[in-house]
Amino acid sequence: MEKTYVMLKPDCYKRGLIGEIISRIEKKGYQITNIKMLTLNEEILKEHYSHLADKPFFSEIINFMTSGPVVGMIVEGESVIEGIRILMGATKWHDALPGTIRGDFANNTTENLIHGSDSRETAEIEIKRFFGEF
Ligand code: IDP
Ligand code: MG
Repeated sequence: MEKTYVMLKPDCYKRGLIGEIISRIEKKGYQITNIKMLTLNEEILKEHYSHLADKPFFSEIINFMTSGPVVGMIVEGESVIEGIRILMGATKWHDALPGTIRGDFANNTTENLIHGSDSRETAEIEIKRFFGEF
């Protein structure tokens, strides 16, 4: 079984969408094998978003992601990395199709509700980063 790291962002908490999004993940047939609520510090976020460090919106992402609690999860299932990315929808809110989480609920690219690992390599790194073991 493949594993991925999923994180529900602070807008999810503020808007009361945690249950809705967890429900979509479960209904798709994936298993949540670990889950916790946490407040992230700048240090871990700079590491997590290091691929975007030179973008003009980097500080906006850090401010947003430290603005409230997140829910971190390990999710397991067949081809779950790609499957979660499909459930999430495109990164840019205007490219995210209706029926996807971002397409249905996001009207902003920074505040786009959900993170999911984009490859097996990043899934392992991110699960270790947020849960300490793989
Ligand atoms: P992903 O979350 O779909 O994997 P990444 O490119 O890894 O997309 O970007 C990480 C996060 O940075 C996005 O989810 C979003 O919150 C934010 N972000 C990415 N691109 C932009 C942008 O063009 N403007 C504002 N925020 C962005
Ligand atoms: Mg990404």
